[in-house]
Amino acid sequence: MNARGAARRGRGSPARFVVFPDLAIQRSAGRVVVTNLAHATHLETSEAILPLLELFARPRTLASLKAEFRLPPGTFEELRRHAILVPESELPLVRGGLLAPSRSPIGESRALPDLPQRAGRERGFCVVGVPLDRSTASCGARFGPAAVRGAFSLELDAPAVVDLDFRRRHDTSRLRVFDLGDLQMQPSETVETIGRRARMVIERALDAGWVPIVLGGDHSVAWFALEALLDRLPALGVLHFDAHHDLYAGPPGELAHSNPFAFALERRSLRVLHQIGLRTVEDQPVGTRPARDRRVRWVSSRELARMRPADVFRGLPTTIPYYLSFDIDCMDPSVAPETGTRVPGGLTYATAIELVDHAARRFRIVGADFVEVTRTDGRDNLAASIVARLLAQLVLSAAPHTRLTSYHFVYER
Ligand SMILES: [Mn+2]
Repeated sequence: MNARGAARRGRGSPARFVVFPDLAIQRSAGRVVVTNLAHATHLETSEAILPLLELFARPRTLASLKAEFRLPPGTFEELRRHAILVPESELPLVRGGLLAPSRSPIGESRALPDLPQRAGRERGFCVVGVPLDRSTASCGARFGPAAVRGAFSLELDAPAVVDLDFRRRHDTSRLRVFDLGDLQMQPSETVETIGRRARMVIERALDAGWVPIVLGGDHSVAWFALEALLDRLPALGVLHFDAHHDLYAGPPGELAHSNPFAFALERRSLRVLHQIGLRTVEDQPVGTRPARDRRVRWVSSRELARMRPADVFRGLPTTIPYYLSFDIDCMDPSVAPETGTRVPGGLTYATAIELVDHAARRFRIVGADFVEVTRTDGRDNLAASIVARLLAQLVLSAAPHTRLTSYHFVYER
């Protein structure tokens, strides 16, 4: 968010900025290194920064500064990017740190301030883990991001990736995948503040031109990305893989793993919610009537078994962008047992990979999540392995490919 954007969001009055507390400042030979440990950022700059930091020790607007202080162009943006100056209103959200880098990143590990702007022909994605699992049924989903990263084996910096399953050789030279790590959160934090922090990260990824991929956590994390997209796009569709419809009524306004799409349906920019793999049998809640919302449609797990991929997505508008939300419990529990709410009769690996591949190629995917993978019971986390494979399929769909003619490689002399 630039200075103007920050000011605009301040609901009328211009935003006030303040120096992040607990900065480490080192001076040597006219140079100054400012370190924000909580955000893992370092900025090397000149001593001219010091009086500026003093001025912002107390919250003030950027306009109040310009009257007495001339900044070299880009200085303010740089201080914002490195979380050295933060909006006063955001300080409670970012004070404890925003993201913890991952030890086994998917693609390249990047701190948020160093996330580059997407250049011309680059295609790419930004991975962020949100290890949130507040509801008992999803207990253990906080281990999902680590499990999925652990199961993801591609380095993606090789000149090509060969996919034997689809007989494709992908040219990955213009494909970029950044891993921002996991959102840090305190046990005492509300889901609402976690959501605001997750949304800040997702919006930065979108602003820089990358497609965000959220690793849950439980399914409530889908709403954090969806809300950001529904607010900035005039129209969005959702491709939702799940055993459950996740439109369950709970206490009003209370986000849970069972209702993220009920929140999404309140937005007019949501044009279609296409649910794939549903198979529950349930009571209609007492005192309710069916809503006549024609945006909601589904293909059940049983129906899927006899359909081709193109038929599963038939009739969806192709002119709008889509968000892909993948709850691992859409899979049959025998192939992906590591999840909170197992329902027999789910998708096979072959069906899931065909459908994700088809969706990624046919539709413009502007965001995605993979949720509800829980901790490993045994030696291998099969649910995490399947998500890692599907995630690879999604990112590789952004790289051009040729037909794979050989996978037997010999070293060049
Ligand atoms: Mn779900």
